[in-house]
Amino acid sequence: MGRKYPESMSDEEIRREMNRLSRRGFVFGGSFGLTAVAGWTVLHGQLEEVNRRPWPIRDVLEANERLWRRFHDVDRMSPTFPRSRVGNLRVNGRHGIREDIDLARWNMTVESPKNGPKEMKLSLDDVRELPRVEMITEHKCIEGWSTIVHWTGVRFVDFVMKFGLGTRSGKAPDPTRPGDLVHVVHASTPDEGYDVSIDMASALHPQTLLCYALNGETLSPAHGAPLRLVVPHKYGVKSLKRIGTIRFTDERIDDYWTRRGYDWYLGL
Ligand SMILES: Nc1nc2c(c(=O)[nH]1)N[C@H]1C(S)=C(S)[C@@H](COP(=O)(O)O)O[C@H]1N2
Ligand SMILES: [Mo]
Repeated sequence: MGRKYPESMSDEEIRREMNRLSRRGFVFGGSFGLTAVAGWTVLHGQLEEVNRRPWPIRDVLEANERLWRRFHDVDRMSPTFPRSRVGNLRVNGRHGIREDIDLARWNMTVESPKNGPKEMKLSLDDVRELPRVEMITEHKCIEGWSTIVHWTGVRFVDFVMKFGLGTRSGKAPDPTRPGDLVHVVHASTPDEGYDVSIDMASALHPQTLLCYALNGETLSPAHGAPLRLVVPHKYGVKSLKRIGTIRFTDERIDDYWTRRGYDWYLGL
């Protein structure tokens, strides 16, 4: 009963197919999650798992993957560069980071369906325990400049898996239960002076990082110490400096820039 989705399928056909699948009650719960999970599952070398998955989950997965690739290219990897191309990143934007904070006492608040309004606090050490990742990508600002930068941190998807975040059940995200994932990740500075709202597929992209170092040095306060978000396939505005709170939710929460009329997705 497996269906094939030929390369030649038009956007209109994909939309019709999505509607067909959602009438069958599968899609919405899993539409962001499935793609995200498909993306990182494949990229983590577990293609086998995806292929073994029973229909019609595979139908939804393929339709979603195709849809998101077409409209947002979320599974596409941002280009990476050699060290020789790395430049100096200017400081741009001080919303939510003007006041000094005590870095030694910093921790972040995490709100996920699992703990809900009950606060979960994580320290920098909790984050640093995750596998360390280095990445040299281009940081693009919506104002029209860009710089190649060397980031060090951890994958957001590893963070989510380790602490069982973003799922309704409170368990770690499971590629066979994509409908368990919430749709939106919202992050803000400790004083709520700046915030970003991101689709779950983008948050789970393997190049979306929580970073604690820039160009080989511990992050400076102006660049977002002690921990910032880096989302290379979106404009720089979404790479929130100085994380205070991360919320996992199904609400497409507005953020600093969408409240000022910018597009929510802001993908590159
Ligand atoms: N807290 C906070 N994060 C922020 C901003 C900001 O004003 N405040 N500006 C954003 C914008 S527009 C860009 S281009 C990048 C710039 O990061 P940098 O200052 O490390 O170059 O941070 C993003 N994250
Ligand atoms: Mo920016």
